Amino acid sequence: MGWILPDGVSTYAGDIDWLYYMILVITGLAFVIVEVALIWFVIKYRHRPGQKAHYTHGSNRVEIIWTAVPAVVVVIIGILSARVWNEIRDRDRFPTDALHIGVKGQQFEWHMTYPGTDGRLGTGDDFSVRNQLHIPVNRPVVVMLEAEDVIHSFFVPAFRVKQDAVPGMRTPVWFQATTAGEYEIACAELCGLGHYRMRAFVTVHSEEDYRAWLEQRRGTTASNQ
Ligand SMILES: [Cu+2]
Repeated sequence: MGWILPDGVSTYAGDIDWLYYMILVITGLAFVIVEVALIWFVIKYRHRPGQKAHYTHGSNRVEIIWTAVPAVVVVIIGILSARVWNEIRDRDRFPTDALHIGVKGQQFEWHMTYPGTDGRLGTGDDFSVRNQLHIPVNRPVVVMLEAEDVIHSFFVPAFRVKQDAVPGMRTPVWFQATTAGEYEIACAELCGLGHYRMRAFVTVHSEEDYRAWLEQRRGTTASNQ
């Protein structure tokens, strides 16, 4: 059970959570230490009758320490994050057997485009669905993100995926769901007055259910034409 975030149901959710909580603990400790010192100093050196303030120019040694320690910590966090980041975001390392789905943000809804019977995205038989992402479990999926009008952000908390969709850009993100179910998609970039209702769902199906859904949808689209 996630403490702050919902249960992670993607292959890399554990890596992201580990980084997230590690950074939270480090920054949390720094916050507590700094605030306790601040309050302690305010009380200890408060104005009292008969006590004169005295001038000090500070301490070079202390300044070097409190600059060097955070610098080292930040570099360590950077190195640890880079490994996970490259694994997830390096386009040369995207799974090659992934299913491709187009997702376009538009004020104020998401359009999901699926490949038609030819299995290829960007051809005439593609079909689109509003605010519903359907994917199979345990299979890598690449979402090709686009934006129609302004910047939106594709956020699936349960997958630990958050990526801006920028007009004029095509941004791929990949993930692989590990548990069937229904999870929330939110727009995480204030994109206008209707931003709050830019909510959608991703349904993670078993392989058979996904096939059935796809067949049914392809059928409906064909008969509409
Ligand atoms: Cu939006």
